[in-house]
Formats: sequence, structure tokens, C-alpha cells
Amino acid sequence: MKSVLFKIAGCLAGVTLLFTFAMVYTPCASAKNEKAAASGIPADASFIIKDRGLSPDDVTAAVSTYMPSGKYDEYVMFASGGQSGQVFAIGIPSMRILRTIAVFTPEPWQGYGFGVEETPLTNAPIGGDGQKVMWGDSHHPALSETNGEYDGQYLFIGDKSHGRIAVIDLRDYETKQLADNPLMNNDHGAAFVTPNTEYIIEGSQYSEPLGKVYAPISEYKEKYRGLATFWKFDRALGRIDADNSFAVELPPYWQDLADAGKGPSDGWAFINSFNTEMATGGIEKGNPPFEAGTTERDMDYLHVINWKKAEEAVKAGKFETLNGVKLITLKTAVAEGILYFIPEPKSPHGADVTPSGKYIVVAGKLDPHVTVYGIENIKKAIEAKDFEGTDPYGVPIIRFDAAKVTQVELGLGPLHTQFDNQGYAYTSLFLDSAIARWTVGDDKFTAPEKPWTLVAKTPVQFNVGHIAAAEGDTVSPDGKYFVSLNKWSVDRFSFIGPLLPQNLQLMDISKPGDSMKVLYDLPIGSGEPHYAQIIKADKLKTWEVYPEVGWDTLKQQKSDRMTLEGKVVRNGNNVEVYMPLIRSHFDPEHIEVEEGQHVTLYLTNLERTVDATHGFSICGFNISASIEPGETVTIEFDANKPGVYPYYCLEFCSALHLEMIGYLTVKPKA
Ligand code: RUQ
Ligand code: CUA
Repeated sequence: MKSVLFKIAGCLAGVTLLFTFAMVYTPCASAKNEKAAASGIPADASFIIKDRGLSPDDVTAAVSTYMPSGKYDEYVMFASGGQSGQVFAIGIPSMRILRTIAVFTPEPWQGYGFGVEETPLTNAPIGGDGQKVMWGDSHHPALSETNGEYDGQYLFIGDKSHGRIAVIDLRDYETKQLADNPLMNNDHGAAFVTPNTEYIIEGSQYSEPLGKVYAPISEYKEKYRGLATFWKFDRALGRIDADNSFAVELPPYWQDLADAGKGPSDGWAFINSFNTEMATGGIEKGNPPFEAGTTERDMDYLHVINWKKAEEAVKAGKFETLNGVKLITLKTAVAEGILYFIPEPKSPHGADVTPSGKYIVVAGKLDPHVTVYGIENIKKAIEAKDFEGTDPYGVPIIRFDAAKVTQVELGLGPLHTQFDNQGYAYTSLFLDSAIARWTVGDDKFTAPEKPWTLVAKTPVQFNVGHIAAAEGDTVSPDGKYFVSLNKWSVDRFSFIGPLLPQNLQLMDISKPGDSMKVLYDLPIGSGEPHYAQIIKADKLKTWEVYPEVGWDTLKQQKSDRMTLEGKVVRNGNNVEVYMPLIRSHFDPEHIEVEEGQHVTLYLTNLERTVDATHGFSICGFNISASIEPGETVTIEFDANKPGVYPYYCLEFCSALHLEMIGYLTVKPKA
């Protein structure tokens, strides 16, 4: 059907719509052999096409993304949730939102942050006001990799606003860990993984005194620093292993996005920077604002970090310990050949390694080119000490022309680059509101056009930031589908108030040359997605129900708190309630306590049926739990208000779901 419609669309270009619909039933010459299939388009469909005024391109887009009921998407995209602090799982090509994954922000449906003990939000950092931080600015998701391929096991994402990394287990799509960086209050180059997920890279953004301490801004150059943290990942445990992690001290430039090398560049990490001016702002004091101060120089520095050497230095004890973190100082990083700089134009944003691992593409926001560096050039230049001096902190600067392979002029405001399997790279152009397709001179895939050439620009609506191609960060991208994550939607959707949704546009990139087409606009109305990654759906080995009844989802093992039968255990002021849940009752249905008693509930969902989830809430105690088939959760609270509190199941789990209720009675103190 799809190919037929493509042909119809192709041979009908330029004719009027009315004529078009007549043609659907009498296909033109080039589509003659498809006549039977084409004439299979039902009259109803032709009527709808005509009635809705759909163009041939619209029809192609519609049939490219329509997913019949009960059919599954070929890919799943994990998109950051921006200010919502969450992650969205979105099916491709249908662009249906399948799930919000609660990460940094409480989410009542999933019982995340509302009393359930088995969630990592319990160790959220404490803010300046002494309160727990209950949100995050989720930026860049990274799927775990094996040999440079997404393996579908874990997802990591950075919280820019608090300098954290989250670990999500893709067996149940739940967040298992929030690792707080003890040295920095923010990040941006996070999360990026090395090709076998040895490390999760977290680069800082806005420099600070390391260790979350005070230093006046007047001592910026001496006391403020940037940071690259390499979090060791323990795959068997599914946790970041802080003890075997380390960090590299960086000058107080503002580090931006990062990428890990692969293939010939495996063992290296690349991090952009801006504000190598070390501007400190202070517009209110008559100083140039940050915006001007940070953009004076034509070149900033691509940070090139040899993490394998850093690992050796740590093993050899060449580190200092700060707040429990093994920190390689700038001095050691220089002395051990761990850190180098390469000039990069100008206020760069994305650093992206090509599928072969031979090249690093840097997009400078204020330069119309992307700059391509070669890892062989870089290694040679380091070997030959082909430096153009050092920066004020003694870091050797590799000569620009020695490291550079080429520059490709693309347009205004280049930000991020992705790759496909046809030898093309794609770069988002924020100011042009377009996606540039250009050829990578990479022998892994060869485009029909000449290498390092702009091939086409496709407009997107509007102000694109990140982009994601199917399997686009792996050693073998799939191409085919591509998503443009646009910041402004302006006139694309019905107005729903002055706060407009983001616009995620699906594009077809399956054919070469100037053929990229927008297929679908997905509004996101709950935060600004930054980056996304798209994985082949069949790589995800998701549990349909938890493996055993009584499952602790934080430990991913059987809980010793599970119960098959209801019971209440009283011990002085403590009341422990072991409660199974099954359609359609709780056991017990009465929980009788006295004012001031400490209540602990152990709830186990005994169901083995897919989708037989029960919820649990007690009014007035800020409690909301989701207990999925097999799961055991723990909830503790003080019954400090006398009264009668119904508890009930929040999920419409069965016809008698309204009867799935009980009473907590809190008797006043005598
Ligand atoms: S950064 S597009 Cu984190 Cu580009 Cu937002
Ligand atoms: Cu269980 Cu409703």
C-alpha cells in the first residue's frame, strides 16, 4: 500500500486535488502494474481524502504513521521530559506516547514519590531551603550499549538543574537510582555512555567551586572549575558504582555536550565548551552581560579526554579525594596526557562521533559550519606535540588545522548532529528552523553525493534543538526514521493558552538526496524534550508482569515483605499490616489504630494477569501507590490525625473495583 501511494503521489505531483482523486482509481502510466493494488483503495478513503482536502503528501504521511489497533511500533523513542523531570517513551512511526517514566519528579499514577519506600526519590538531594528537591531538568537520555549498539537494558539521563544521573531499568521502565554528583550543582554533558557502558559520562555546564562550597565570583579564575565525571556502571547490579567512579577537574569554561568515542576513538571522550572568555557577567554592575561576555572569542575548546589513561592514573593512585570522589586534578590531567584541547568555532553545542568512530562533528551555534575532526589526526598531533601553546591552566592546545578534517557550511544556528546508514549526517539548524542533510566522508556508509557536502535542507516547525535518528548514536544506525525536537510550535496546534507545547516532528529519511519529508507532528505539553534516542523495539526485553509474586522493584528480587495472607502485627506503638491485593479486595479491610501510632503497610499484588494493576491511596496522608502484578511495596506513615480514612484502589481493575476499599480508623488518644 505504502509504495503504491508513493508512486501515486509521485506521478500526481502538480495536478489539482480533484483530478487527484479521480486518478486514484485510474493510476497513471508509471503505476500501471500497481493498478490492482491502487484500485483497492476503498471509496470511503477516497471520499475522506477529498473531504478533508488532503494532498498526496498528506496521504503518504498518514499511511506511513498509521498503526492498526493491536499492531506494535517498530521503534521506541526515549525522549527527555525537560522541566517535567521525566522521560517519555514514544512509539515510532505512530508517535503515540506509550509511557511517562517518572525519574526526578513525583508521579502519582506510578506511585513515585508518594509514600512508597521502594523508589529512589527517597534519596533526593536537599535544596538550599532544607527541603528535598522534587523535580529535575531532564536533558539527555542515553541507552546502555554493548559493542557500540543499544542493548535495550538500561537508560540513563542527566538532570541539568541539579547535577544528577538517573538509572532506569528497561525491564520494568522504572527509575532505580538517582546519583547526585557530590562536586557540582549542575551538569549538561550527561548522560553519554562509552561503547560497552563501562562509564556514564557527566560533564558540568556552569563552573562552580568544586565540592559545592562558597567562593566569591571575584575569584572565578582561581576557585571555579568545570568537571567531567566518569560514573562506573555495574551492569549486574544495575547501579552506578560511585566507589569505582572518578572525575577530571577542568578549567572554568562552560562545558557543553559530550560524546564517547568508539572504534578507533574508543577510550576517548569529547566535550565542547563555551565561555572560554571566563566571563563572569554582572550586567547590574555595568559589566557586559553573560550573553556578550561569553561570545567574544572566535574559538572555544573541544575537550579531548583520554578516559582509559584517566582510569590508569586512578589505579596508580594519582588522584585527590573530594567529598568522596576520586578527582584527577588539572595538573595531573595535563602531566599524564589525559586532557587536551582543540580550538573549535564558535560557542559550540553538540559534539557527535560518527558511526565509524573516525570523526567528531562539532556544531558551533554562531558559526554556519560544522567542523569535522579526525581521531587519527588528533592522535598524530598529540604524538608529534603539534600544539599551538597551552591555555592559562597549562592544557596543551592541539593545532586546529592539524586536528581538523574539514568544515561543511550548513546554515544558521547548527546545534546537533545525527547519522544514518546511507552515509548522511543530519544537523539541526535552530535559526534556520531546518534540518540539513549532508554527506559524511566515512567509509562505513557512502552517500551517492560527494563527501562533506550539503545535500538538502528540510524546514521544520520551528526552532529545532535536538534531533534523533533511529539507532542514531550506535555504530550501525538504521536511518529510516528521524525526529526533529522543535522548541517552538507557534501555529501548529489549536491554541491552549500562551504556554505552547513542543513539537516533535517525525521525518522519513529512507530515500537519498532531497527527499526528507515530515510525516507527523506530536505536541508535547508537559515539558521541553531535549535529546531522545530511538531503539529497535525488539531489542527491549520488557517484563509483562513481575517475575515472581512479592517482587521488590528497587532491588529487582523477591521481597521479604511479601505476603499471601492478610495479617496485622502490633508491637507497642508500631502497627505492621501485611496486605495482599487481588480482584477485588484488600485483606484486611479494616485497619484499626490509635492516634500517634506508626503504621507500616506491606502491599503485595497477587495477580499474574497482564495489566491487572492495583492502586492504593489513603486520603489525607499523601499516599499513592501503584502495585503492578507481582509487586510488593512498603508504605510508612504516622497516624497522627484521629478520624476515619477510606483506602481504595486507584485503578479501574475490575467490574467490582469500587468494592476494593477498606477503612483506616484512627481512634483519638484517651
Ligand atoms: S541541549 S536542545 Cu541539553 Cu541542545 Cu537542549
Ligand atoms: Cu484494584 Cu481497582
